Amino acid sequence: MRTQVAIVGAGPAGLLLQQLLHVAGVESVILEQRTRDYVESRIRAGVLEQGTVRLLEQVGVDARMRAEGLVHDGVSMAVDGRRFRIDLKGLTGGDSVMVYGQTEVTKDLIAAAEARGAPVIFAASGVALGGVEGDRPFVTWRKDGREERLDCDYIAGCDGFHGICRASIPPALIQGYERVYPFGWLGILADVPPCHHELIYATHERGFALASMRSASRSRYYIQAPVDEDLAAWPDARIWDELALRLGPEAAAGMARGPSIEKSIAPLRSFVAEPMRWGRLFLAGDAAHIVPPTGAKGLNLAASDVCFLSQALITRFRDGSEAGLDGYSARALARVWKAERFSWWFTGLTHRFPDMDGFSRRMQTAELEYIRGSRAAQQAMAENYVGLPLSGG
Ligand code: FAS
Ligand code: PHB
Repeated sequence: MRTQVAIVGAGPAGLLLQQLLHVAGVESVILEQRTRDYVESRIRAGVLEQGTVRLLEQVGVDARMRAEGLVHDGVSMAVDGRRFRIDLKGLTGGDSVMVYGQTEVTKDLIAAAEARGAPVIFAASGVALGGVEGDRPFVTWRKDGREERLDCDYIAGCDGFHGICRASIPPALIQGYERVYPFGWLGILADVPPCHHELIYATHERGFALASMRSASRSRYYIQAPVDEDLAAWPDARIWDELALRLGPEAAAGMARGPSIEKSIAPLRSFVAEPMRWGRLFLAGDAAHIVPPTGAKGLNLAASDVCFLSQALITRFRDGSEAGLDGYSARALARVWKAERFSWWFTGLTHRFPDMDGFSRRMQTAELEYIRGSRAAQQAMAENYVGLPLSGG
């Protein structure tokens, strides 16, 4: 088998990259280790930046998002129960965010691949890379008891944090930068109306909480919890009680309770690998970097990476120029690090750290109260939250 670009991973990065290449006439094949059902059932991100929305429009995969997604012009913060709103639209000259689950984005992109005959090979096990440092790279895998091989011109490593692509790069050629947080997020999904029409990020003596949503009838909530916590210690009633305390009385009054249809704990880390390239292999999305979900940047960084990578690959196949490919890592990392900073800052500002002393807690409170009262501080937050421009780096 042969194609121009072999893509490892059918998450948002791989699927969006395939569509961006497809609409420009560049062929690709995606190799995904999991089944389609598994990929389409994962519950993850919920907020799309304007740039991500525009990319989905660019590849014609925005119809259901437009019909079912929720445009949010603002977001609220609650500090020990006292709430204030950040006017995203007013503070950014008109930008907002789209609340539309990553699960739905994934389903829409897979449906587009199927409709356009763009190959996605699911249940591909033992994916391995070859020839990456030469000019004839290839990927091998096993499926239905057969060994398979795909020859290509370039490989896009879109296989997430635990994938094989970054791990295939010789350690001497790549450098990781990491911060692991001493807590996780316990998330629940419930078919109850959200407690508020916009998201609420809450910081409280007891810890962080987030009230989000997937639709007017489906809520997504998170509370900061020990990362090694046993989910059995968190029956629904305890989670609802904790959310009511941390989100504050206004939210608690509007909070509909119901059975969780999904419950999980995710660890939090900041991580960046440099460079995002090795020979003919280019990393994109979680394969290259991870952010704590506080800033809602993970999925959106995957989108900006593949925006830059698709532009570089399309130029290469159209004009023969490798300038875009040579500049990809630096261009992507320039935007990645800014999102890493915002996510790290927002996490440090709103979470309770075990080793936090009284002074640190008062610094948090002082900064939160400064943001409550400062248009300039809120504007800085708003422009990061809606997403920094895709144009530059
Ligand atoms: P993904 O991890 O989504 O996709 C990688 C794909 O590669 C997967 O389908 C995987 O099966 C496949 N793969 C892995 N190894 C492979 C191999 N060896 N061979 C073939 N395929 C392989 N972000 C937010 O913004 N907000 C959130 O609330 C949020 N919550 C999250 C919760 C969890 C539990 C996790 C893990 C992540 C969360 N994220 C969140 C971040 C998440 O949304 C990612 O940023 C986003 O999925 C990145 O997309 P990809 O880079 O495509 O990676
Ligand atoms: C979500 O709805 O899953 C979500 C929203 C905002 C975040 C993180 C997660 O910052």
